[in-house]
Amino acid sequence: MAEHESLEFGKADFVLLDNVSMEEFMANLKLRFEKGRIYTYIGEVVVSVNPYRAMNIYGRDVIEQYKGRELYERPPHLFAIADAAYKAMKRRNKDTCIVISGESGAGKTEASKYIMQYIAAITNPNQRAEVERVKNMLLKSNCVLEAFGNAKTNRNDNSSRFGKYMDINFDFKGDPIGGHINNYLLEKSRVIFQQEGERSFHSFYQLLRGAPDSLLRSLHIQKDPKAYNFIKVGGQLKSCINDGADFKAVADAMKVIGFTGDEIQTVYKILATILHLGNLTFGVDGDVTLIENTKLVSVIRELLSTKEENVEKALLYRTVATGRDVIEKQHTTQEANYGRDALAKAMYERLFCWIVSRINDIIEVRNYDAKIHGKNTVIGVLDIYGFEIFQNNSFEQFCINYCNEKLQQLFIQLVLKQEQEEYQREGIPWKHIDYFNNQIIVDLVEQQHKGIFAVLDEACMNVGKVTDEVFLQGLNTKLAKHAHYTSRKLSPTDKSLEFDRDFLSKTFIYSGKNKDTLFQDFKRLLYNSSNPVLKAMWPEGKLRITEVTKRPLTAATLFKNSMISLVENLASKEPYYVRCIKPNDVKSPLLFEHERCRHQVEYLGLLENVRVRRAGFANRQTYPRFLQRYKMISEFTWPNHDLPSDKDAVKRLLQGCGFDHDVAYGKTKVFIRTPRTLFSLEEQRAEMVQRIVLFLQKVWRGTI
Ligand code: AOV
Ligand code: MG
Repeated sequence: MAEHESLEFGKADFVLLDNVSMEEFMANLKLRFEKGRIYTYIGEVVVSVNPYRAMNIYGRDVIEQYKGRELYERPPHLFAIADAAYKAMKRRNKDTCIVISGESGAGKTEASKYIMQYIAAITNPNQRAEVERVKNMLLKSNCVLEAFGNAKTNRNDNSSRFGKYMDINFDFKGDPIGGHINNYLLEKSRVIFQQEGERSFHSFYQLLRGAPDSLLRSLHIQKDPKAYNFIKVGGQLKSCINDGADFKAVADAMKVIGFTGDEIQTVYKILATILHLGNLTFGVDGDVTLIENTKLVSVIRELLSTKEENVEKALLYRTVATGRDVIEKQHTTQEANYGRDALAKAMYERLFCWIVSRINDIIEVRNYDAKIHGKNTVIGVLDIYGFEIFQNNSFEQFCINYCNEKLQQLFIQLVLKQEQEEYQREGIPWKHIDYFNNQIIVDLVEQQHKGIFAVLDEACMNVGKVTDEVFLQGLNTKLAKHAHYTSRKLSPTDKSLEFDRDFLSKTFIYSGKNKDTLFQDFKRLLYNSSNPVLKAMWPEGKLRITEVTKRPLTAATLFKNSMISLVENLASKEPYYVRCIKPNDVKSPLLFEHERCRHQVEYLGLLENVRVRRAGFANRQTYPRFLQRYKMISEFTWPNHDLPSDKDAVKRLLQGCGFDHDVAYGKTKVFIRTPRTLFSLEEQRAEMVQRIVLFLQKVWRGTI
């Protein structure tokens, strides 16, 4: 018997609640959390509550229980969703995607890893070496990306500071043959600054704590993180994760994936260079700006394989073209500090993107024959940075939260809106269910000319007087009347993720981060390195100063464009959803903070989801497909029917089984209201298949 029937654990699907009210929803969520049932369905959506403790539910034995089973046959689990996405991909030849959402620390990244592990475990039954290799690389890539893209924040000890979308490609047998990763805006400001209680990216601490002494010596690095200005700002230097052991795991993973020895060495050199850059200070002598600790310059020169005078020059001067003349302009100390910080951030960001592209080079589908001849379908897994508000919020939080709004909009489009539209299209009687549509928030941010990003870009075009005040003034004049721009304080029940003026005005250095300037001199410096790996990361350094004229797109515009294409991509696939909830702020396995959870249930629109799902139908199938699967359970349809249409045949079959009251007949599809009916149909089908098999065996053996 499936677990949904057992009251002890609450309802396994919120659709089965007696009354769909916030109270009942919360009571069920809490009960299940307390009973260690962290997953609950809303139809095909999995709601997950972070257990903050190791759960014994991801082992090989559990994987076997979910493999090839239907969603409603087993207790709710991520594996069931992964299996559903896999089955849809394999049986119906559909590209699918699994979208994992929820706020920071809610459990998205962990969920994405379990999903990947599940897919890896159930594929390649024949142990083909090439497929095993691909699977291993896909799994190992996580470890590398987390080292360079995750960090301890005040919300999560292993917080993703980049967005990740991974496609896994499958061949006609349903085995993984490659993959591709898209990464979204890394929070690179963390390289030079962390808030109180936070850390920089794990990679730095791993290097200091895990690298052998000989490596540290060659990098001129000492073990103590306190020695490095850039990574000690947040004060959290203790190892909350096992940095030392992780260093080795990441180094091994890079080797397995296929990074060369030189490449791995260059990665370490870049990390070390950034640490040294943070300790560089500038002073003045008369009207000359100079570097105070020149020894560091020669260390950096050595690590970057370039000339000492070039490093010094790039840090102190910038080359500018005025008409046809090219002149060298000395930095003020302030400009020099800015340049140094920008260089450190850019080097890290470039390193991260290069790591992703190297992984892609290696995991991209090799077998072109399979690509051309065989069917090649994908499952995409999206794990982004979750919604977050800190004491101080900046451009990155704004982008992260905008990204979460975009995904919420996609959920609304696909789950709430399209579902209701389908009933209308199919002519099923339907009473519209209201929900908060956050499109208005998305527009507020991304609309052309008058959205927040547009106002920001405009402020940044204002050469000379680009300040955040200009930006705020622009917002105040253009958006003064926008309902969601005025503070959420005025409308505390606003169900949007909290964008508001209050949020914006607490932030700082928007315009600088949006313009994101790195002096061309640095690009040339790195391009001219005699280390080919480093040189390859900076191809634009080859341009001469007079050739660099184009105004680059701003960070906001780039991010907006990448989000729009991400959403388009997801919308083109069959989506599966995991909605993660964070039960408390203290990482406790015991505490279910009611108000905190209720707020998440509200802004994720889960109650509306239940209402739509419940007033609606758990399952729908076209008439021919339904018959194909269940025709053997009725004498009217087996082996073939002689009714005027498939629709009539389905009606006859369901009447015969006594399920007529639980279904509705649309124009092209039959709609089944409760999972129980489907479950029952499946049971009857299994029984018939068994009988047919026995019968055939007897025929073969000649006993009939
Ligand atoms: P996130 O991805 O949603 O946050 P994580 O997946 O990193 O959150 O989860 C945060 C922490 O919660 C993990 O490091 C685990 O300690 C714990 N956790 C989450 N899911 C599970 C689980 N299924 N079983 C046991 N522990 C779990 V962010 O990346 O910050 O948005 O940007
Ligand atoms: Mg994460």
